[in-house]
Amino acid sequence: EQGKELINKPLPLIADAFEELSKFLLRNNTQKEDLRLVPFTDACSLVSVLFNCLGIAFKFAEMEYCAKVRGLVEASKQYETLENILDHDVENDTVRKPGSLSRNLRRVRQGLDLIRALFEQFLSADECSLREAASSAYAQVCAPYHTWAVRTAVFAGMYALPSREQLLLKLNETDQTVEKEMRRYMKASIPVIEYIDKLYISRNITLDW
Ligand code: 1PZ
Repeated sequence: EQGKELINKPLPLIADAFEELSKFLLRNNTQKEDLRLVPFTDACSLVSVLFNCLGIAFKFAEMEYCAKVRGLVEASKQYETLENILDHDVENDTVRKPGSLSRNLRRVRQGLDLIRALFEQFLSADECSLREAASSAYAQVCAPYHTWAVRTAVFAGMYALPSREQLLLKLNETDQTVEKEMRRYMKASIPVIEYIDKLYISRNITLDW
């Protein structure tokens, strides 16, 4: 679609993709059709273009996030749904095992929630710098599950984030247009995040990791 290419203007396409997922989940609430891996990983892959806007300091975060998504993309050749992944790891007692698909899914879910929290912080005050917004979102969503070394590196890297204005330029948005797109993602990502959490909770897996 013209004017909506992923690289030039990523937010509308990311919001569209998550709205599709959330519509599917809300529609299927009653019929109980499971979420398939392919549309899920397609949406998660789109998100990674946001790293282009953050600069070199977040190269490591990009590699981490993309590696986890890639694991799930690979898995989609063998497993059709997110449920199938959890069931496989429960059976093999590998849900929390480093590198397992259920662990990758948990990390990707934390990434999606991090972006949601970041957007929320970003919109909460006009004077809020990207560094303040990202620090607060990270402290809230991911830091509790990361090692001390990772947390320290991430908080140090925050000083290299672009300014609010630079970010808007890279996203090809203005103060007026960015709010609508961020709010669409914030709203649409919640049912997706909750759906993923339920996959674990319904199998008596805690979410404290
Ligand atoms: C626009 C968004 C700006 C956010 C800025 C904050 C970026 C946070 C950076 C997080 C760095 C994570 C570094 C490595 C973490 C690993 O220890 C964990 C655990 O891995 P495991 O032990 O299970 O193998 N890895 C992760 O949590 C995976 C991915 C986290 C990165 C999330 C990024 C979210 C996407 C942002 C999109 C721009």
